[in-house]
Amino acid sequence: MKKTFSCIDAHTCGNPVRLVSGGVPFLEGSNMVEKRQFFLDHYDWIRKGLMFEPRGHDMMSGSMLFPPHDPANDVAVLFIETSGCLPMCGHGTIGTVTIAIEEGLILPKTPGKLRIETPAGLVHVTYVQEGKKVKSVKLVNIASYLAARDIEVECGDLGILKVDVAYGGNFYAIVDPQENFSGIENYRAEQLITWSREIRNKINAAHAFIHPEKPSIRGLSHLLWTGKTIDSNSTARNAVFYGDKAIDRSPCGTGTSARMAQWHAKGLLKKGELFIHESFIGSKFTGEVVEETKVGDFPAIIPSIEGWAMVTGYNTIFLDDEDPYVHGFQV
Ligand code: PYC
Repeated sequence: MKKTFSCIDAHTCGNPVRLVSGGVPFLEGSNMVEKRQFFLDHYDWIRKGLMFEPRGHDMMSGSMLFPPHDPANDVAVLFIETSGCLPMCGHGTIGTVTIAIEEGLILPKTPGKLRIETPAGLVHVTYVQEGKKVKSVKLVNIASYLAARDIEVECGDLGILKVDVAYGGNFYAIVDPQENFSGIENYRAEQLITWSREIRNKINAAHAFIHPEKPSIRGLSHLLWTGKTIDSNSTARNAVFYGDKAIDRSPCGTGTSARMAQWHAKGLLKKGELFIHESFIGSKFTGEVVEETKVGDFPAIIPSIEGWAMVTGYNTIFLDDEDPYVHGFQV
């Protein structure tokens, strides 16, 4: 059997977004939480084939569009990437909106605005378009909060580290510079990747992070390492680890949301202040705390994230059962 998928590829501030525009399966479910689970149960081979080598790579991520479940909304999105289907993806949202508007895949109810259903909740988007090109996309993300402070974890090479855990659509362990870690500018990406896998396993073995209002969102999936900025005008810089081998090339939307929640909870960032976040490669998102709120008993924020994406091309991809690597591989 040979299946054909039409994809439109883009990158958001350097990180890939592959929007699957043709070949998307019908998913049962009355919301994106149920549809995400149905996809994982029945169609995960599509994700693996389109995200992993030889058709994708360690950083590959993408999305699929569905009709909204609430007629007040414009569209529903499933995020796919090498690690699975994230509840929410910020760089994925910016890339998906850019592709969908430039290519006419969504007709917004209100020009310049979109209400997007994601498994993590409703995301409000505004975008700026000049001619055909979408110049920037700003998303008002789901409520984000600091879930734990100063968790001690031993990293074989570095020694004992103290990390905070924050939620911004996914759970992040945030590793700030400290006695045993001098900041991302002093390490190679491969070292951060190796340590991230070890730390993630150890924290997940010792702690159960579960979203108090959305129990299907559970477990630490990402690490966010921090350090000195490249540009003195930026507020902060990060290296976000995801999947098994990826360092985000964008500043990471859910990671930026989690870090803003951490800073806000520690009194370092106030409502209305801008937070210019640099990625490992120096690309930038502009964040802002737009509202203070609560998630369960946790003080929380509603963050906004603004960034840009470029569409890079059309891609027709075959998944052919005769190919021994039809479902991809990782080395
Ligand atoms: O931008 O939220 C994000 C993201 C998650 C994983 C990679 N990028």
